[in-house]
Parts: sequence; structure tokens; C-alpha cells
Amino acid sequence: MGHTNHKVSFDNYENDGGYSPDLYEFHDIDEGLENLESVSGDHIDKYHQQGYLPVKRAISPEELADVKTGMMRLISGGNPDFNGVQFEGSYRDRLQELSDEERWDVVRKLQHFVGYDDRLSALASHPELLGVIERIMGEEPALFAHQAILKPPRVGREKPWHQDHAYFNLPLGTEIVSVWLSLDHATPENGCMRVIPSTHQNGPVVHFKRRDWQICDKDVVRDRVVAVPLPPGGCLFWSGMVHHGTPENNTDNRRRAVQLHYYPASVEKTTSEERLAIFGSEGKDVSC
Ligand SMILES: O=C(O)CCC(=O)C(=O)O
Repeated sequence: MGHTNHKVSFDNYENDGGYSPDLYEFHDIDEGLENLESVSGDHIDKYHQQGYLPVKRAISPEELADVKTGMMRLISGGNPDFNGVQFEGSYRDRLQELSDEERWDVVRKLQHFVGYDDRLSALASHPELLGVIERIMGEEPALFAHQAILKPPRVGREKPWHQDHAYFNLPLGTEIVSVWLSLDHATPENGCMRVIPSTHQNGPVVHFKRRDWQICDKDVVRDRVVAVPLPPGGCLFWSGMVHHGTPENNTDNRRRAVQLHYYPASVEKTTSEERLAIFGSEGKDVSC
């Protein structure tokens, strides 16, 4: 096995009853465009109306293989400086017994990986992906945050409904554009992305610390949920204000994905206090 002793963490989440089975029920499926070359001006307009844009083939099979190799290197401790692997809590005592291949299925997420593996850094500056983001933003994008949520078979848990902006210290009105890159077949069953079209136009929603930092379940507009299944190498572009989330993975299939979040390079960051004054519930007459 030969794993080095890089510093890792474990998910501490304790399930206290979970969520209602209909929270991620969808009313439509968006299969997306064929490839990045087919993104037209009309599609960019549609992105601005709906707050998201899926593309079935965004990176090549070779680039996809590189991303997976880079991630495995970090998961197995190939770069001892990287401390961003978070394993599923239930594997705390069994990690050392697992092979590299088995480790794929017990990682909850990788945090802040760009800069620790050349293949992953190359993904974050992929010219065609950045080209679409720049067309959406209307200016040069800069990387703000990056992680990979792997949602392993049977144990991959929910990412509750949220707006990404509620996590990012950036001024309200910043055009945050994210890319969700699928490493497997992401399906409605194994936890593909759900979005609620056009919710980015309704402004910030108060978030609560419940199963995560999230929109209250009762505030989710359930009758407009769209599922976005994607093949390996497909991607979803989405707005930092659009409501989105993913259910748990109760299947035997992997649902690994990488998330890269960009903001306009000219924008100055704000503080957590300023962010929470908008997205937090403190001082507001709201409950969840
Ligand atoms: O990959 C997932 O399951 C959720 C990712 C997500 O919602 C995000 O990055 O904002």
C-alpha cells in the first residue's frame, strides 16, 4: 500500500434524522449541450436567465484520466504537503487497511487541491472552460475556491440546498461562476446536481447551520427542481446565487465530481462579517 503519513481529516457529521424524501424530487431533466464548442451567444443569454448551463463533453478522456490520477496521488499521500483529504467518518479506524482503489470509496472530499498536483492545476486553468466562464462574466475570471465532493457509493451524504455566495466573502452582486466537473456518470439516483432555474435572480437567501450551511428545507422551491445528469467529463456551469443541492448516494455507483469557483479578477474580497450580515440569520426575524 505504501501510503505516506500525510495529515488527513475525517467527516464528523452525525445523522440526526436526515431530510424528507421529496426534498430532491425533480420535475424536469436538463441533459445539456453536446460540447463547449457549441456554446453560443444564445446559450450564454440562457445561462443569465436560468443561472446554469450543462455541457455533456467538456474535457477529453485523456484530461479526465489525468484529473483522476492527480486526485488519487493526493488521496494516497503522494504529496505530503497536501492536507486537504477528508475521509468519511466511519472509516477512521480502517483507513490503513485499504488499497488505493478502495480509498476512492471512502473519501468525502478534497479541499484546496490546486497547486498540489500539476494535473489538477492544469484543470483550473483549462483554456476552453475558462473561455466560457469569461464569456459569462464579461471579464477575466480568477479562481476563488476549489474542492472535490466524491459522494462515495452507499455512504456519500447530501449537500443540502444552498447558494455558493453564502460561503464566499465577496461583495453582493459579484458574478460568481462555478464549474462542476463530473468524473463518473452522475445520475438522479447517485446524486447528480439539482438546480432551481432562475433563483439567482431573487437575491440572497438566509442560510442556517443545520445539516450543513444551507437554505432551510422549508424555503426550497420544490416544484421547480431540475436534475442535471452528466456523463464522465461533462460539466455544469452555475451561478453563485442559484439554489442548488445534491441528495445522498444510496447506489453502488461512484459519483465523483470536482468544483472550481471563479470570480471576476477585478473584484475585491470582503469579510465573513459582511457576508453573514447578508446570508446569516442573526438580527433577522427568521427561523428554520
Ligand atoms: O458535488 C456536490 O454534491 C455538491 C457541490 C456543490 O453544491 C457546490 O460545490 O456548491
